[in-house]
Amino acid sequence: MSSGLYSTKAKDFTQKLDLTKLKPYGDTMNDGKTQVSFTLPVPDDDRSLEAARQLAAKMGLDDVQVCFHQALDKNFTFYIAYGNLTHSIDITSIKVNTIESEVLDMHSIDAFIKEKIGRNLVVIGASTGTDAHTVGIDAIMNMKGYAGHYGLERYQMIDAYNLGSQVDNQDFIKKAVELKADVLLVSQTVTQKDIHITNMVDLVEQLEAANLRDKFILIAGGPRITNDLAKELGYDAGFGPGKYSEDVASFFIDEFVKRKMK
Ligand code: B12
Repeated sequence: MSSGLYSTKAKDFTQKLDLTKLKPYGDTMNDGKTQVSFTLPVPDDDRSLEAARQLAAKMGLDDVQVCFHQALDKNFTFYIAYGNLTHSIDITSIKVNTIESEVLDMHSIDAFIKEKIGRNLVVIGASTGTDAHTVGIDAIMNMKGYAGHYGLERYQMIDAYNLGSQVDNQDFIKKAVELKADVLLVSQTVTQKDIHITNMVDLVEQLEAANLRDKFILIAGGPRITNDLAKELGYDAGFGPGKYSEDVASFFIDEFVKRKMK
């Protein structure tokens, strides 16, 4: 039996990919090679190094090597541990709620709106509640864009209003009504104590209480937002990391047209 630290087990990495027992890949199929990093609130010495090694083993790593450790100050140490993950996952049993719309580029989205909707769509976005992070919503909305993807302000057929951060849900709704918005974009970055959930639910409840929920396509985004979570909380869609203006715009133009056809 392996202690998880110094395995004496013969390695029997099969070379075949088995999607029902999916593991991380290092340099041999199914080797499970995994790297984790963490900080322990203890000084950097031999005992804490061993503690880090044992913790990594408890995380499910076999043949653990703590390949890096550095004191952050007198009482905190940073570790990078490396090993073979003993766990696997059956990816064939996983169901995710993916967004089905085809992702168009900016020019095709403008052309679609011109042809199928015939007027500019009004989109307002904000980082709501107490959340002070603006980079995510800016990435989606800013004229200059992000990582080579222009933001919604650049689109000819979209009137985009970025309200910034720490926007109160009530003020957000007020602005949405005033601007006759078609689409509301909510960005949530801080998830400590599930504040994003509280805040996202509060917005939906306020919209419902004012009989306004159906008036808007309501979309959330942020580093820990998934489409599943957003839908569960009463949103029409949710977008996480690696998504850009064209992903969200492709979704809402499609959704807008579907609703008009109903
Ligand atoms: C920059 C930053 C800050 C800056 C923010 C400056 C600014 N103007 O935005 C400052 C220094 C102010 C800051 C403050 C705080 N921060 Co901060 N911050 C970060 C940092 C380093 C980067 C975030 C970022 O800009 N990412 C880049 C953008 C482009 O990525 P993104 O947000 O994921 O956006 C993409 C997608 O998610 C998506 N998306 C995002 N929003 C939306 C919306 C829609 C509608 C759609 C469709 C898509 C979408 O599209 C984007 C492009 O793909 C992260 C750590 C990290 N490396 O991620 C911590 C981090 C987010 N911060 C954190 C914390 C805790 C805070 C503070 C609470 C710290 C404190 N105790 O004071 C405060 C916030 C106070 C408050 N009231 O909100 C934590 C959050 C932990 C958590 N899970 O809750 C992090 C993860 C750091 C950490 N590891 O602890 N922070």
